[in-house]
Amino acid sequence: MRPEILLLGSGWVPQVDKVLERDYVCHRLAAVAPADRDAFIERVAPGVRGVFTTGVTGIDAALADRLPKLEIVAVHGVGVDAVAFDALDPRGILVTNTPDVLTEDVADLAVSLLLASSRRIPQLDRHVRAGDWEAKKPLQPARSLRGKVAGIVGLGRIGRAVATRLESFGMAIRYFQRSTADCLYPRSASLPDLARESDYLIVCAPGGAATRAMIDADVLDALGPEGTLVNIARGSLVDEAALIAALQEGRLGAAALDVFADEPRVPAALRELDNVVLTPHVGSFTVETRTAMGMLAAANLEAHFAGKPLPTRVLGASA
Ligand code: 8YV
Repeated sequence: MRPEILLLGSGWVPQVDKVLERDYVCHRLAAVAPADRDAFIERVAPGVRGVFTTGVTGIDAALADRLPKLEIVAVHGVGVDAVAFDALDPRGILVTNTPDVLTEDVADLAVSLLLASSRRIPQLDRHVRAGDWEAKKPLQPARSLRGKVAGIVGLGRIGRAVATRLESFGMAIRYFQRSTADCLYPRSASLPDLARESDYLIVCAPGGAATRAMIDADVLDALGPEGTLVNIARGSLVDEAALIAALQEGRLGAAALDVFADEPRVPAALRELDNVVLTPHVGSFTVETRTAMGMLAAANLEAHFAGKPLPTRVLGASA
């Protein structure tokens, strides 16, 4: 008998759906109208042994508590900050994620955002489309990257991949994280120091309680009116209200953001600002990476139900 799994969220490629449909009885919460979801969970919950979910959706304690037979949560994403380990760990429920396979594409998006912001690509695109070029409307020149300092917040796999790319643009790299990384880049003494010493601050650290709102008003002021914030990590790391105020008041130069505090809602104040580049959480959203992520998440489920070691298990808080 095929095990029953509950699928939360969306964003994986059809090929992954085919594998899941072949191997499991799939209950898809995203296919159910919001008003009917409670009754749907009530009906399927007794049989559910696995959850397949996204990095953003994760699983909260309330839902986990309703799944008495839950054995494994396979996250289609590297970030596990939306997973309620407190509810899962005491029950011995396993959690897996999809590290490594998305590193290069997420780093590519970070650099794309940085370039889009520094070279003002969206503004120039709007300029041409609006006929402002033909109308000879004035244009503000961009800023070049060579000799500028990129400050990486969180020098993990993605942070390092961003740093390597930016080195090739002639930028100097610095970083900050709690522990000293094994690398040749200088570590700033604190996060405000890194912001002060950088032209571009690129947020690459994991989400969760330890990093919540770490990019606060002080950090943004330290980055300053010539500085740019790039965030491809989690919206929770940035105090979004402080970011909006800093941008509106010209205390921060620009921002390029792929992630937000309350996705998919992006504050109107951010959407109205001209010095902001916005993308809808798409760091890993390429055919190749989403295929690799989906297959890895499915491989974790498969290994679990076959009694084999999990390819990419995440150890919970109490492990
Ligand atoms: C995805 C992510 O948006 O890996 C993560 O942590 O946030 C992203 O890659 C998401 O998990 C896709 O399902």
